Parts: sequence; structure tokens; C-alpha cells
Amino acid sequence: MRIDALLFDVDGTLADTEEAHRIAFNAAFERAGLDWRWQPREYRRLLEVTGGKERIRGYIGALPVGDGERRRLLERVSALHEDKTRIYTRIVRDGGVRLRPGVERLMREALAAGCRLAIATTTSAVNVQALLEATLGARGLDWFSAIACGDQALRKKPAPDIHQLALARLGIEPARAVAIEDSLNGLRAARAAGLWTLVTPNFWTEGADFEREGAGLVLPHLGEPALPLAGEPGHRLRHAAWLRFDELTRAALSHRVDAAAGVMQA
Ligand code: XBP
Ligand code: MG
Repeated sequence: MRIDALLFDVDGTLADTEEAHRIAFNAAFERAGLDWRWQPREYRRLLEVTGGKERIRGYIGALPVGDGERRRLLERVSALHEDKTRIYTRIVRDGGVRLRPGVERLMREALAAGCRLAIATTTSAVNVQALLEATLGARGLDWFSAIACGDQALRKKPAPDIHQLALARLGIEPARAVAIEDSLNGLRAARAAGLWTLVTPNFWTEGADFEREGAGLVLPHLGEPALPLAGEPGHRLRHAAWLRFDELTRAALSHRVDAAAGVMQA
């Protein structure tokens, strides 16, 4: 058996984008005459809610205001989020965000091995296009056989909907794919979709017990020959100090063999 597709999450996985999102949220609030300013510590907690619109609604829900004021604020969410998205995509297109280490290398290795690439993200479609074009060039979207994002799915992560949509667009079963995520919400969504999942946490998502939540492999990042992972090979990796596509494939498939053996023994 082989791996036919890698399903990449975007925010925090392809690139460390949440600081740019945070800046864009705050700029949109300021332009709207609101004194809301999401500081990093608060934003890390707000990120437990996936989806920018949902995040703003959750924030309003917790504000100490009367029902009338809350209703008026909730009516402004779509306009606030549209302005935030304009600001965010400008930051990204101006080169404010780079791919995380090893992401482009792993994608190239996967494509060279005949494995397709897909996106399964909560973020908005225009954000995906801006990031892929700013980091992979004008044809950045063409690297991907399927892009499932934002409001295309009824429920956002940790529901499995967006991963299931990506799998449906690829026309493959979960057993033939691997998910790559950065957060607990993303891991739970991918696992609920039946996907073996690699997790590369970051400042905004670190600290969760990803293995206990079913992560197949957890690494600080994917690594590069020029940016080797400390303690590798020998800790989590066998063949190099960065995660190569062949080793990712072996790890995902050996898990299936173990799982199948477990079923056989049961
Ligand atoms: C991360 C999210 C998104 C971003 C903000 O998505 O939850 O909501 O924080 O983007 P993922 P929007 O990790 O699944 O890529 O404002 O467009 O939602
Ligand atoms: Mg993410």
C-alpha cells in the first residue's frame, strides 16, 4: 500500500500565520472604532475557537454588555471579518509570512514520488490563495489537487467535515492519505476523519498532549538539511535529521500494519 495524498492544514502548519491574523483582527477593530485589542496571551486562548467570524462572535458573547449592545455588535461581525481579511491578505501578499521549515521540500518530495497534495483548512479561501501565491509563486494553487477551506464545510474543526471534503475531492479513502496539522482542533478533526496525522506544533498551539490525542508523529517542525531537528535521527526519526517523504510514508503505513495486526490479535 502507498500514500496517495498529503492533506495540509494552513494556519500554523504551512506557515506560522496567526501573528499576522492577530495583527489584522486588531487593525480591523481599530478601523471600526472598537477598542478591542487581542494581545498574544488572549489570542492564544481565542484560537480555541476555529474560524475568524466564529472567534469574533465568541469574543462578543463574553463581553460584559447588555443584550441590545450584544445584538448590535453581532450584526457587525461579517463586515469586521471582511475588513480583517483584506488587511491579512495584504500582509501576506507583501511577503509578511514565509512557509515553515521543510514544508516546500516535503511537498516537492511528495509530488516527485507521485503523491498528490491537498489543503484542509478552516481559514478563508482568499487567505489560502494569498499565502500559496506569495510563497510558491503565481501558480502556487496548482501544486494542490484539492483545496477544501473555510465556509465550504458546514462545521469547522474539530469536526471532520473539511478533511472529509478534501478526501471526497481527491476521491480517496482516509487510509490512503496523511494529514499534517499544528493544533489540537486540527488533530481531532483529522483523526475523526480517520486520518493518520503528523503534528508540528508552534507557539500558538504547543503544550497539548498530541500523542494522547492520537497523533501518529509529533515534531517541532519538518526540518531541512540546513535546519536539522535536534536529536535526530535516533529520537523520532530513523534516516535523517529532517522528515523525508519516504520516512513519513513508512511511519504512516507501519501504523496501519500495527493497527491491522492489533485487529487480527483481538
Ligand atoms: C486556523 C483558523 C482560522 C484562522 C483565521 O485555520 O482557525 O480561523 O485563525 O482565518 P487552520 P479566518 O489552522 O485550519 O488553517 O479569519 O479566515 O478564519
Ligand atoms: Mg492550523
